[in-house]
Amino acid sequence: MEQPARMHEWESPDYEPSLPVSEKSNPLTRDMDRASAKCIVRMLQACDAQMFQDGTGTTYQRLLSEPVLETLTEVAKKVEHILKHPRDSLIVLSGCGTSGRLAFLMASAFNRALRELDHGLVYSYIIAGGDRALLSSQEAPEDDAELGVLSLQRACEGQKSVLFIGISCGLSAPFVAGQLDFCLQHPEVYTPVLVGFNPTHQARDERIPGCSFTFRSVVQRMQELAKRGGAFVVNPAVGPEAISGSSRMKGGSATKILLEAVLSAAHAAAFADTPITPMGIREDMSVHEKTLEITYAQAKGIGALLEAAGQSLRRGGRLCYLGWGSLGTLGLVDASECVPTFGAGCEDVRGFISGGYRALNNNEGPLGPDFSIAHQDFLHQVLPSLTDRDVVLLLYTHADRVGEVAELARAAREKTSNVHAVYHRVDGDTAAAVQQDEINRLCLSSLKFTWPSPASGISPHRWELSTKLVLNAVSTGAHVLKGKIYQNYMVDVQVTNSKLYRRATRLLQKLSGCPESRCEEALLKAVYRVDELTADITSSDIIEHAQAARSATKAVPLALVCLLSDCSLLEAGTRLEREPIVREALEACLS
Ligand code: S6P
Repeated sequence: MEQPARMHEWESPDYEPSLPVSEKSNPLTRDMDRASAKCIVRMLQACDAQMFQDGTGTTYQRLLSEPVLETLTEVAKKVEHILKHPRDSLIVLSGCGTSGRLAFLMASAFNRALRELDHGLVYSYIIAGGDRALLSSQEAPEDDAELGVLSLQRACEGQKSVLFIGISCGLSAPFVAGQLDFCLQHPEVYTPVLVGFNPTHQARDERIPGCSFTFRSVVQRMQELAKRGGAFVVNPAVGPEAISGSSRMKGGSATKILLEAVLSAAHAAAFADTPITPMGIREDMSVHEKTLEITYAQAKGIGALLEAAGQSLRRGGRLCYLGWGSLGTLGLVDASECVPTFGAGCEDVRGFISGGYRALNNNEGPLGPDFSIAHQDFLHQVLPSLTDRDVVLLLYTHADRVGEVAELARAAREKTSNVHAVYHRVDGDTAAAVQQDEINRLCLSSLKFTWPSPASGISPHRWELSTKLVLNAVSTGAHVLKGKIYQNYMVDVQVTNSKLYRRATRLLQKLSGCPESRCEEALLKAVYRVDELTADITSSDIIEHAQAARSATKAVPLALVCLLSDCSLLEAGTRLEREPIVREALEACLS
């Protein structure tokens, strides 16, 4: 007899009941701040594995639950229809932060597939804040529902049929809510699809300034329309993030797994007559369970990389990703996320891609000197000052120009011994063996992943997810080792939008035990750097506070020290200067 699935702690209705899954803290990573590099990797592995756990016996739908597979099948059929009738039709993927970056990655990859088939392009992406947000933190536009609508209208001008895929892991971004609402108002053109990872009753219900709806009310209207096939809601739970609320991790991975399955199934149906079935979608997603296994089978190597990166950041060094093709894009994405997630400096973790903007192929093209992303830029701007304190990580596959990788490895090795590599190849491939040997010799460590050949159904996309997992582990782990995390909370988070502001206030409450009003007061004092709040400040709304927070570094740690020690901002600042490792500064206050 089949055993009923065991309920995991986070799935219990009593576990942090006021928080949606995407904001809960993961019981598996509670002690992450004190863990060794090796243990951090194990924790991340266990957290990622939750994506594929069965939800039987709980109220949660999971990635492979029947209703989710059914909905994905329906969405894939809509995509197939557009692929077969592309005239005046478009598939738009949209999101904020990581979700927008994933929208870009998916749209680019599947347009590339269409280009190879000489088929007209049907995918388009929108990211809140425009293309700059692909490479840097632009959190404020996430709150702007009207901006969401405007960018959707702009992307869809003249189209008669649009499949709109709005991604918001937390079912929370006003930018996406505005777009979904607009689609619901124009059903003759738009079919909206929502992708996120909370049950619908946990969708954010906070009033959106200037709008008559909340995210939750939009979802409810979508659910009504879904009964008649006019809208689709895809919202399996994948468990709380390893670092609370950091949806760049599992949220991003699950978005990729799920959308890749849908779009691949639609392409196979349109161009190879393969019928779209829930079973086929299930198989495609399940392959990623194996991707996780193959990736984490090298936990030891990932741990060593994480340790090197952590040491480098602790000593004021930099972590540079030098990537090729889509792995280069993943490096850019991972690097950009360190700034808002860990309060990191822009130079701490940087990504570079071979071919620069030509390879990135983004809507807006080159974004100017503040956004230098080519390997040439690395050679001119970073290499001259590179030292042993810095880590260089090469990201490539056997299909890339391995000679170029060797050349760059040589150049980096002259400046730092801390050169490492993540290399993917397909089973049986022995091309460029000589250069590969040279790269191995130049690198302090090399993670080599060997994937079954595509004939066995493993597409190159698998190494993208694998690289994403490795990079997320390295950058997250390195910041944990740097002391940026307290338990499994991002303490040094920038409160640059309403979601982050609310999260920060909650965190202050949890860690200080003070009432909400006192915590918000402390946060505002730290944001505006005042010991007394003025009427001007208290009468401003969250959007204005979030704007002010753009220039306020360490606002949350400062507020927390003030609350815990009942001291002035000045005194809190001095304490944090004396003990820049946030976790230790807080522990000193707590003890
Ligand atoms: C999260 C990341 C954020 C989110 C963004 C959108 O790790 O730093 O930028 O992606 O806030 O969130 P959501 O819930 O709408 O996908």
